[in-house]
Amino acid sequence: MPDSSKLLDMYRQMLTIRFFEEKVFELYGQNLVPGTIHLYAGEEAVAVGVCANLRKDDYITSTHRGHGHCIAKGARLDKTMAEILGRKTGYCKGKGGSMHIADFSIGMLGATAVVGAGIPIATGAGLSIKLRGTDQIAVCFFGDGASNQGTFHEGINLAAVWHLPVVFVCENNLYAMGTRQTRVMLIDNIADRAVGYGIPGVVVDGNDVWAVFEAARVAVERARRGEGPTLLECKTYRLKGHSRFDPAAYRPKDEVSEWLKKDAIARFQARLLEMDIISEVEILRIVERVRENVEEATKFALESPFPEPAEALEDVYAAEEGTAK
Ligand SMILES: Cc1ncc(C[n+]2csc(CCOP(=O)(O)OP(=O)(O)O)c2C)c(N)n1
Ligand SMILES: [Mg+2]
Repeated sequence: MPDSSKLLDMYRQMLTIRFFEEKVFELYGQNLVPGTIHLYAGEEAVAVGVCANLRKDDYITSTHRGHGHCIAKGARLDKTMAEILGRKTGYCKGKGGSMHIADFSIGMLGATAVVGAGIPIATGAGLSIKLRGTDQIAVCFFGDGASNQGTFHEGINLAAVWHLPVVFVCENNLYAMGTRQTRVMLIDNIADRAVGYGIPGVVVDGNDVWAVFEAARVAVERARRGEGPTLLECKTYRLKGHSRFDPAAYRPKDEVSEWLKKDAIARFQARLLEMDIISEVEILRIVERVRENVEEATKFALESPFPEPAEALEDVYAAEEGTAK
C-alpha cells in the first residue's frame, strides 16, 4: 500500500490537473488559447496512478490530450500554461502549443497530435534503454481510438518480441472523437489484444486511482526486471467533449450521469476521509493551495511575451555538431 504522503501527493496532483483543465477551458472561452484544446478532466486517475510509480528518469509519451500526463510526470505548471497560451516562456517557446509539449529533463518525450504516434516512439525509447543497459522504463499513454492504428500493432509487437521495458497504457474513454468503441471494435476489452503479442493484458477501473496505481506497479516492476511490456487498459471517461466546445451530444445522458457518479477525485477523496488520511479542513486547505498554484501559473503565462515571428524557424532542425544553433 502506498504510504499516506504518497496518497496525499496523488490527491493533490489529481486536483491540480482538474483545476488546471478548468482554467484552460476558461481561457479558451476568452480566446486566449491559440489552436484547439483536448481536456483531460475526468481521466486524472490514469496519469496520476501510473506516474506515481515512475522515477524522474523514466520516460513517457503522450497524446493530443496531454496536459494531465505532463503534470503527473512533474512538469511545471507555469511553463505548461505558457506553452498552451503560445508564450515564449513555454516548454517549447510557445511554438508547440497544447498538443506539442515536451520536457526531456523530466522524461516527457512529447505529446503528439498524430493519433497513435507515441506508440512506436515509446518502443524506441524502450530499445534505447535496453541498448544502454539502464533500469529505466518507458510508459506510453494512448486512447481507445489509437489502438486501431497500425502503429499499435507494430509498436507493441516489436516491444514484446524484444522484451523491451515499456508499459502501454490505453486510456479507454469509450470514444474516439464522436465514434463509440462498439462501432469500431467487436471486443469489449482492448487489453484482450495483448494475447496476440504474447504479453500480459490487464483491465483496470481507470477512475480508481488506487487500482490504477497497483496495476501499474505490477507492470512497471515487470518492465524494470527486464521481463517485457504489459498492455494496461484503464476504463475511464472524459468530463467534456472531445475538443474545444464539442457538446458531446452523441453521448447518452444516462451514460454521462453514470460516469459522473464515478468521478475519480470524489471517490478518492471519500476514501482518504474514510481512512482518516485526510480531514475536511485539510481538504479545504489543499483545494485553496492548488487553486492558487494554478492562478500563479496563469498569471505567469498571461504576463509572458509571444515569440517573435522571426524566431518561427528556429528549433525546427537539430543543430549539426560544432555549429551554432
Ligand atoms: C493519425 C490521425 N488520425 C486522425 C486524427 C484525428 N483525431 C484527432 S483525436 C482523434 C480521436 C482519438 O481518439 P482516442 O485515441 O480514443 O483518444 P481520445 O481523444 O479519446 O483521448 C482523432 C481521430 C489524428 N489526429 N491523427
Ligand atoms: Mg478515446
